[in-house]
Amino acid sequence: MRRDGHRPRRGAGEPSWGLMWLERQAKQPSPSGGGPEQTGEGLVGLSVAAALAGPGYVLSPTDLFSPASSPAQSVYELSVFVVAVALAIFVVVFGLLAYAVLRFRHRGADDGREPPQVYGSTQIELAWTIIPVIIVIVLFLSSARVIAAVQRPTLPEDAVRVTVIGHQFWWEYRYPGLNVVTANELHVPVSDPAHPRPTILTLLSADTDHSFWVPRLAGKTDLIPNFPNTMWIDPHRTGLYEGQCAQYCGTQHAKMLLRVYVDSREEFDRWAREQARPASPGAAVSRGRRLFETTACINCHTVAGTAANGRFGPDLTHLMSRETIASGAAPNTRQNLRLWIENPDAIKPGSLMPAMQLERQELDDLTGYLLTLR
Ligand code: HEC
Ligand SMILES: [Cu+2]
Repeated sequence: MRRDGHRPRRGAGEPSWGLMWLERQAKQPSPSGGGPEQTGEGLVGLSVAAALAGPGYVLSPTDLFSPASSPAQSVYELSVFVVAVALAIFVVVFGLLAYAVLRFRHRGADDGREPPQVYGSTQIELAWTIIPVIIVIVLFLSSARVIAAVQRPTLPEDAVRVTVIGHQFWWEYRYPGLNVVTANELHVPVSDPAHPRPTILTLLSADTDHSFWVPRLAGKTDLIPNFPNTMWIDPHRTGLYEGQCAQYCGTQHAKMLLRVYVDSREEFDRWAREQARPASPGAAVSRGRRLFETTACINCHTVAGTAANGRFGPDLTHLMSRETIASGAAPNTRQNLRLWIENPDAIKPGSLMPAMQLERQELDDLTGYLLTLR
């Protein structure tokens, strides 16, 4: 059950989003290859296997123990170091304790007198003062070093810059240098150590606090209204990395999933070129298009090159280039799109898009139009 960052793209026979993984996981036998008698210890077995196998062994798309980008890697290494130090202290202290308990336990031959009382040993006092001080200093310095590396990196000039705006309950991504605006599915180029091309994210919020957390790429950073934060990632391998809004932001916080597609350089450049184009819907769907442009849809959604320039909801210019809708809540299929515009609550209860009470025919026409937004 080895997995790496690569997950099947659309057309590989199944939609790839977080919950599917859990379902698949439930159906598969445990990685040790054991028979039915082993299923009871499945979870324990999994975490032990993860601990033993180390990075590269990905159990879940959000596995903390499988960093794939420098900030995540340095946080991971620091935590392993801190745990190792704590473990060493634990072993020494409990070793001494066990020794004392066994060696000096009550014996039948004891004469019942109080044992000799020892006071003041300068050597021992010094040892148990100085050693902990050294340990604390080492932990402090190594944390400070990682914090500096994560927060104040020296990044190349040609780093990709993305403005991430958290909304209840979806993500807006703007690439100012590339003239691209998209939603929910972030694309970044791979950054192989020989030719680093990191991505710098400026985090903003349109409403309340959110938190950007893709565990394999970096630690969490909050998106706070009127307080821009920044973070950076430099994913070393292509593939899909998943995450989750990590700050409770309202009813549909749980369906505010993060999907980061790490593309090869060429793939990323092609993607950015295509995203920068305005929409070019065919004439065959003019009824759906007219409906879209004469309905409240355009107050909330942008379709570049048309009258629609709303910013309350996701940019729909290249809607069909995305694998999921509603921030990873459902695969982007005709049925789901139709269901979504008929009644968003059916997919995401509490979402801030209203059900517009449209007729059957109108729903079909609108869906037909949306399907042309490639
Ligand atoms: C009041 C504002 C508003 C109106 C009006 C509105 N929407 Fe939305 N729409 C939203 C919001 C907000 C979302 C994001 C919901 C979420 O994911 O939580 C959204 C999401 C969507 C999505 C999913 C986009 C994605 O990539 O996830 C589609 C498709 C969509 N709307 C189509 C329409 C159509 C078609 C209409 C007109 C019939 C319409 N919307 C009217 C606010 C609106
Ligand atoms: Cu959120």
